[in-house]
Amino acid sequence: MSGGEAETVRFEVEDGIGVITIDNPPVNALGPGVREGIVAAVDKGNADPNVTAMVLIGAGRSFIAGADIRQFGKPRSTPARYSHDVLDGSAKPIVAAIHGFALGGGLEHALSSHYRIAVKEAKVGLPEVLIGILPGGGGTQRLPRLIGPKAAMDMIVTGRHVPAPEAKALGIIDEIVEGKDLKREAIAYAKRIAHARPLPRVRDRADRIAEAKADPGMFEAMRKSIARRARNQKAPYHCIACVEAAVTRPFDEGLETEKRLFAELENSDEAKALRYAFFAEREVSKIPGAPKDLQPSRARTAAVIGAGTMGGGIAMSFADSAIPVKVLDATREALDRGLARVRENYAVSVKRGSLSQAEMDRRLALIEAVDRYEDIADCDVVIEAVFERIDVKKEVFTRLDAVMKPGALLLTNSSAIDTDVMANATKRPREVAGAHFFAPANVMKLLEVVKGTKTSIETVAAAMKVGRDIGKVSAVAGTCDGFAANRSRAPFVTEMMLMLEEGALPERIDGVMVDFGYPMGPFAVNDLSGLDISYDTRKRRAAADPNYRKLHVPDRLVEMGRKGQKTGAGWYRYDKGDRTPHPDEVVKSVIAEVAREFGIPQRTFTDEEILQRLLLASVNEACRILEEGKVLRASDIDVMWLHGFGFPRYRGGLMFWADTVGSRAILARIEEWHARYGARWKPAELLREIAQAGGAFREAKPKRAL
Ligand code: 3H9
Repeated sequence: MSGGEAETVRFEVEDGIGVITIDNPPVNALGPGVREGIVAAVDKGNADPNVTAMVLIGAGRSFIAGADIRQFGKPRSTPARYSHDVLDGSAKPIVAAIHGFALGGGLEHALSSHYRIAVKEAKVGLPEVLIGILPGGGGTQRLPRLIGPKAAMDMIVTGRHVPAPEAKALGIIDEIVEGKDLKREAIAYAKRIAHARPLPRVRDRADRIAEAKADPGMFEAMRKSIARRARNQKAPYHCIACVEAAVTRPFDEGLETEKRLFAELENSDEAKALRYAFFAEREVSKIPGAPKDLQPSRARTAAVIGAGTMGGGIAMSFADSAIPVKVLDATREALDRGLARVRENYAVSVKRGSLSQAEMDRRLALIEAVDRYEDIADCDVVIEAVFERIDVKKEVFTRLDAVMKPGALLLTNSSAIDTDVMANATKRPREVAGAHFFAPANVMKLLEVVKGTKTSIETVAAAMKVGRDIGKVSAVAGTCDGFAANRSRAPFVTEMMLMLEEGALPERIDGVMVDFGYPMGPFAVNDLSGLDISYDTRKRRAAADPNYRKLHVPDRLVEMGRKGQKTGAGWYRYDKGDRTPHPDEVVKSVIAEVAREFGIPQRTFTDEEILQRLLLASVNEACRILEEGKVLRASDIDVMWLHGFGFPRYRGGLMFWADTVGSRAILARIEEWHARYGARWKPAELLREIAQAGGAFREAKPKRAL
């Protein structure tokens, strides 16, 4: 075949069936030439008298993963004929044969085909909303006609991937293919339906649309149900509007609505941020300089040292991913307590209905309590999660070194101690790295892999692979105080405390951050994790550094016994058995008392100032982290903020957000605060450079190798 289609779309006739194969690695995205290739292939099949029906299939690991996301925001020419119209207008039947993923434009091409079959491992979905747009190839009009508006709206608004058996039950898939050879099965299916007429075209279906007539409130109810989650975003609402058009307007008018709303979203701020986040998450797993053939294998067995909250959460992460895990602690009591907590956590999920009892039992059976180091010797990976004391950690690593099989991966979950300390306690420092989880470890997606001075690239890659295998997003950081994630967030925490002293209340600051898009304000989060945790760290720092700026307000609250939700009071007051935070006069008076005592002038804040005080402090620190080469790339910091701290995804991440403010404006602000507040606001050298060059934070390169 000619043109671009020669590379990405093939057409062959087998046994009287025209087989159209999309071959655009790695995931058969609808990149340049693919749609044109499909159109030409369908024409060819219709023109060939030997062809009675056609099959649309993907080469490699997937059917079609959707439109090529890299092309969004760039100028595109309008095609003379749309591939969807050509598919469903074909005079000969077309069977979409799905394996791997049929997502977005991929599923839309399947919906435009006359029949859909799939292997049972396949997944289908319209995930466009997750990148801030909507299905723009007729998906919002065809899916409701095929499976009813309610189920369609659920899929389109959540963007979830639906497994083939569920897709069959919903009516998306006509048949699940049992055999191994999908192409052969598809050809056989095509031969069976080759002469059936009329051709079933989804656009002509009206039966399922009637459903909405019986439930006219469904669209309003959906809007209400997503109001909190979707605040500040347009795409989820536009998705609903399109499905509404599918039930109230004729097909072609619905398509016009879809086209118009798609155009509104394509270059919106949220779409740009979400596209950026998509690619940043893929970049983060790449290790520059790693040998091409470096492909660590999946850990088959794991061990966790320390059955505390963190250790238990880490063990759950392994069990949740079906990897057997042994848990070791110094005493039987500590082990029993730890495993009881794990059991309780699972039981809560069962009670909430998010986990079945059978699944809970299966996971618990994968977690084994052991008493001796010898019992874990043959595990592929071990994660140390004992308390943050250098002598204890060193002792653990000396013992691990003595028993663990050669090649075992030795990881430490320390968040405060230099990874090198643990590595140097062994004779195999190349095989030691940090694996810094975020609490609760079984829930938070971020895994910060910390490369010590001697850690080998193979060990870094293997640790990241462990992260992937347990469903985490792994990002690499260099060893330094706080590593990259917590270190970049620490100034945010300092500023939120110091703003209190100047007259901003916790509920005000929380309100600003929730409006910005965080699921919870930082003070409410602190109440959840416990005020006492950072209290101890602050005491240690104050003892070590005479210039340390004390944070009087939280210190006093902890000293009053207000440690957060667990004590019924912290930054807020809580009624028994209820997690709703209530602003508290006591906190207000502690703040006023500190301000009076230290003679701190009181002032009013704008929302913008609150937001910038918190985030710009962190942007400045992130620049220092890049200067010191403690991350591989600026966008990794964004991934850390998205998955470690609940930063709103539709704002891209800390550095992406900073670029929306602009580097020059940020430097001016930071210089102003440097003059007002002193050394802690000293602009980072890299920040100055970026601002002087009018550059972007998200593209800033580290100044040194990790
Ligand atoms: C759409 O379809 C709009 C239409 O309604 C209408 C338009 C008018 N484009 O994730 P992986 C790359 S919107 C470009 O590591 P996995 C990815 O960057 C689209 N590139 O693999 C990576 O590249 P690299 C709706 C894409 O096995 C490589 O492929 N569809 C695309 O873990 C491997 O990806 C979606 O939103 C793409 N569409 O997961 C689906 N997809 O190696 C987006 C992947 O250079 N994709 N790449 O880093 C996914 O969710 C996952 O990639 C998928 C595979 C589940 C398919």
